[in-house]
Amino acid sequence: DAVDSAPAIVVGSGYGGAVAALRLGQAGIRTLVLEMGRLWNTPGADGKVFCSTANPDRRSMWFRTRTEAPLATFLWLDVVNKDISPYPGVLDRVRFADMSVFLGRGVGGGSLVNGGMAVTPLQSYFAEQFPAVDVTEMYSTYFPRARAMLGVNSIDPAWFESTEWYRFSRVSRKHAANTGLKTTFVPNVYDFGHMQREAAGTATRSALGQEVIYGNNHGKRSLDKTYLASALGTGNVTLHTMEKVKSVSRAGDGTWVLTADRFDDTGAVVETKQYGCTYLFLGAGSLGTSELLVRARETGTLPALDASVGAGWGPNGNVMLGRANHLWDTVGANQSTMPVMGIDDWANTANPVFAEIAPLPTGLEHWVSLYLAITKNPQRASFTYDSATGGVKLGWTAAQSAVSMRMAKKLFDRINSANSTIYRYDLFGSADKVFADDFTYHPLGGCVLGKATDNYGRVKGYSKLYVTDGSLVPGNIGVNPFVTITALAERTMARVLAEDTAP
Ligand code: FAE
Repeated sequence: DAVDSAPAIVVGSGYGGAVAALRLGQAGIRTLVLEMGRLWNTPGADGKVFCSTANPDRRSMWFRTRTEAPLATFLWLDVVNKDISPYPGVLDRVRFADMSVFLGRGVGGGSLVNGGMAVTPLQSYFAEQFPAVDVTEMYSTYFPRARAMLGVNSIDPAWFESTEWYRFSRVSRKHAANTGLKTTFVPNVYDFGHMQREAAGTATRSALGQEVIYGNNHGKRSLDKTYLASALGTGNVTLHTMEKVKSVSRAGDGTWVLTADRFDDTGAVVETKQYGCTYLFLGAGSLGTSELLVRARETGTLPALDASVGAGWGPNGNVMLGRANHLWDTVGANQSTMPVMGIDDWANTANPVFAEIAPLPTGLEHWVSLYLAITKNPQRASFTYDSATGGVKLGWTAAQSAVSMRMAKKLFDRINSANSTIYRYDLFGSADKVFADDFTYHPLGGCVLGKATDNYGRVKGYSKLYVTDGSLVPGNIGVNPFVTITALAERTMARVLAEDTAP
């Protein structure tokens, strides 16, 4: 096979990959980005790039015959999921034994499908999770840099108070206040100016048109519009899509050798390619990067990788749940898909929880208050190599999820008690499933900073090999994670470009 080579290769185009690509390109280093998903820029027959949650088609999910949305049912009816034809759609759900992980697939990774909540973690908890990182520098330099580059903005509080589209948030805020709990506004990368124009009828509806987990056609500043657009604009960055990196090894001269499968829209492999580079940046996400490195260590292509590669994984304590409101407490038929508020009980050391007030936009009044709780679950798990499949297994157990569930339940039992309300029993597939603790939106860890890497994401055991994505975060960060991932990647790139790549 012909070897295509570049000074630097970046695997994956989510937050970690996008930051690496931009900073390499700006430094004048010719860089190739390899992404297994599609470039989402071409409208389908309906004139839209992405489909909506209300009417999913093949664009919704990664090679499925039926959608697998986080909410399995509604009023016990299987109305949420729809049959689709297999296609490299934008949302994937990777199922391990006791935990499934939602992921974005495409140029922009998770930024294509996520809720856009751009939260900077509490400084004290960041310091607890990253004891060797200079927090003053993080909070004065890298967090502000990440927020500026990502296009973070905040909802106009006056509009928030008056618009029907955030009634669901105001109702949950009132119930939190009745419980003596604090709520806080959360910034977002969705353009709130665009959202207000959607409400006024002068812009095409996206956040107000039930678009989110299968992509937003308007308004969202996903990475393809921010970091990646700037990266390509340097003229030094090239992007290959629909190419999945399978293996990483080191040539005799110390350069990196990668193999990647290029496949078509049916999933058939049309070509297996070889790539070479001097500097290799892994931004394939917690699952992708952990899998590549565990496989490399266990199959002997990179035997010097540290024993902690694959360890330190957690789901950020995620638990989804719904509460049933009183008939007079309507949440509104019209709901924006972009969350802007959270219940912040993290300071409660007996039971720290940050719960995002999540929308459930169906176009009908349903009296549901939905939440994605982030709990301070200390449990961690490891990825192990599965020689039968060539993939990895994740050791996370149902008992470990139950730790998150109990923490979420403690908080929401208080809220229900203060408001004389109950849980919703019809959302997650069976009447005894009130808390969805078996999936996560926030996979974190597997190549933890300072354990599997040095304090800057340089992988232990090898030089010129770096990790820049969510696998660096030790299983929990207490808030939605992409601002943290982006800021850590900025910190890594500043250090690496100053120290490692100078001629
Ligand atoms: P990620 O964004 O997953 O990017 C990895 C990329 O690498 C993907 O594009 C993959 O297709 C690609 N890839 C993987 N393996 C390979 C391979 N072998 N070869 C080539 N390419 C590969 O990683 N976070 C927030 O902060 N706020 C939110 O509101 C929020 N909402 C979310 C809602 C949903 C539905 C989901 C799924 C996630 C949400 N998240 C949210 C989480 C956030 O999107 C996630 O933490 C980041 O995307 C992780 O960034 P990474 O760079 O680690």
